[in-house]
Amino acid sequence: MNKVILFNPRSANSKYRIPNSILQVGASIHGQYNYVFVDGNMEHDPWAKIEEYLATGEYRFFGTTAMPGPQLQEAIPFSKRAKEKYPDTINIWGGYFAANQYRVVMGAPYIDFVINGPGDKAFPALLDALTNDTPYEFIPNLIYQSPDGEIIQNRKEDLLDQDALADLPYDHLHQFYPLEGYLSQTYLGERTLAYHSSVGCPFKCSFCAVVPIYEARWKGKNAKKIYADVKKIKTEYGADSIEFHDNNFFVSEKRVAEFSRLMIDEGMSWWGEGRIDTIDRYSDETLALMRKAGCRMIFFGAESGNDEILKEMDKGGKQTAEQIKRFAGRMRKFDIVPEYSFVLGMPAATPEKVMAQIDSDIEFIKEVKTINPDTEIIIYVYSPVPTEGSDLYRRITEAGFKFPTILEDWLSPEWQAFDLRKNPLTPWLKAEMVDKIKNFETVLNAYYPTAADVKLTSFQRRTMRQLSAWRYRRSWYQFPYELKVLQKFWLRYRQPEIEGF
Ligand code: B12
Ligand code: SF4
Repeated sequence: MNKVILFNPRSANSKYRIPNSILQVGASIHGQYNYVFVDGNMEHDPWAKIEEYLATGEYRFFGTTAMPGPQLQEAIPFSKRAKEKYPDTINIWGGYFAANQYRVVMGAPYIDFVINGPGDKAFPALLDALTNDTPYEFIPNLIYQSPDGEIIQNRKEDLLDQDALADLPYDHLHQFYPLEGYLSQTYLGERTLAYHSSVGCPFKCSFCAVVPIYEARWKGKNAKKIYADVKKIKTEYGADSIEFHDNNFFVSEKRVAEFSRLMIDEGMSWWGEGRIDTIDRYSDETLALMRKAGCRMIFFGAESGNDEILKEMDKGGKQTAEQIKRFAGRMRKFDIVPEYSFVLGMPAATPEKVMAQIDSDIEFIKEVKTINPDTEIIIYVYSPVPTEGSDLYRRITEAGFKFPTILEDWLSPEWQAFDLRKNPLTPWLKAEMVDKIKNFETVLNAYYPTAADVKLTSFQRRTMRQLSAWRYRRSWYQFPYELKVLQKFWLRYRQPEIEGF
């Protein structure tokens, strides 16, 4: 009766990644509890699979991981149905959505517990308490409801030593879903492994969902441990490249350099997310070593070319517009592609100021492209994340922004679009502002077709560039329908929100 289902709701339409969240939660109970994985990405009808398990009467714990966006489309109705049809089921949610929006999650009558941040100790401790009928009220990282309906958020525990965690149960996952099915073609290689080597981030950017959970803390596995895992998946399952899914893979230069030395003869390309100001402090030797060891591209939150906005975002106070440009040039010397993401449409005192900020960021992006044309640009329209207590949060709330107060409301098309940063629902952004951002993106993507689309032919690249040249040079972005049509058929721009990175 005490068996566990670990469910990863559908998050992508293709190129499914290893479901690292439930894999790591599985590691925490491996050998102690009998558990199964259900991956919504891999199942045609995941509810049928879940019900098959629940109907045996052996499964009491239903653990669901939830990010904002498409995962909620399965997470919410399946948790609800599980409780309605099998009332003894205990629904436990974890992941970024559950932790950041815990009030609305716990407010749903069918959710019993939320794990707030790392579940490596909290999850087995909760299962032990529920199994042995002992108190769970003091388990760190746990959120629960008291008998009188109050939502209690327990204290957070210190980040655990990542090297002391149990090994990831890849072979167990393989029994449910062949691991080869998770190694898909990307810009980096034919069979790319998704790996998560650290938790948290030492910074406190005011718009970031990592901050409320990790509170500027970071801990990573050591280089040898990462290398051993990579080597296992390479040897046993054929991985030829790696995507590091860490929030900030590059916090420690020493760790990155050591990992690079270990990787030098492996012939694997890799990618990760980092900060411009951190990696700008790396020595030339480390950057050259990284490239030699396979580091092909790094994702950076460049965010804006406006120093005032960068300050407001609390990027740690060290990243400047000047540095963003200079660093793009430095990366070029080492043949590592900087992938810069920008967030346009931040709030300002007047609509004219919002528009002026958008215009100046567009000009800035063009400057970066002139300095290093290989720079990959990803543009987001600003969607607020509530880092309670931050000045930015106060301002967006004052400007009339409100999150849903009922869990099911997150299923509405408007909030789905919000999650995918397609429709920001922010009162200060007018339609013409969003149009300008989107149209610029279309022209930019045509003038500089992404190198990450491995299927794009040189004829297609040339045609899009020629067609868009007059618009790009004259800053004329309105109604770029001719480019939209071509892009619809030809361009597979990297869309992290639906396909991965
Ligand atoms: C991989 C990934 C994806 C992949 C998912 C691939 C897959 N496997 O299905 C893809 C590319 C599809 C994706 C998409 C999106 N993602 Co995403 N994604 C990530 C990423 C990089 C890694 C997640 C991961 O595997 N972590 C590794 C595991 C081990 O860590 P973890 O999830 O935190 O799990 C621990 C705890 O949270 C907890 N836990 C987690 N789940 C559960 C479940 C149970 C039962 C328990 C007990 C505990 C528990 O215990 C775990 C072990 O300690 C994270 C950032 C990050 N570094 O974590 C962003 C992140 C989760 N994504 C985010 C977002 C916003 C999105 C998108 C909505 C939008 C977008 N533009 O990116 C989309 C839409 C989601 C969708 N389609 O459903 C945000 C969430 C922000 C927020 N507001 O909450 C994050 C934090 C990135 C960021 N910094 O902005 N994403
Ligand atoms: S550096 Fe990146 S992960 Fe870290 S707080 Fe800022 S945005 Fe979030």
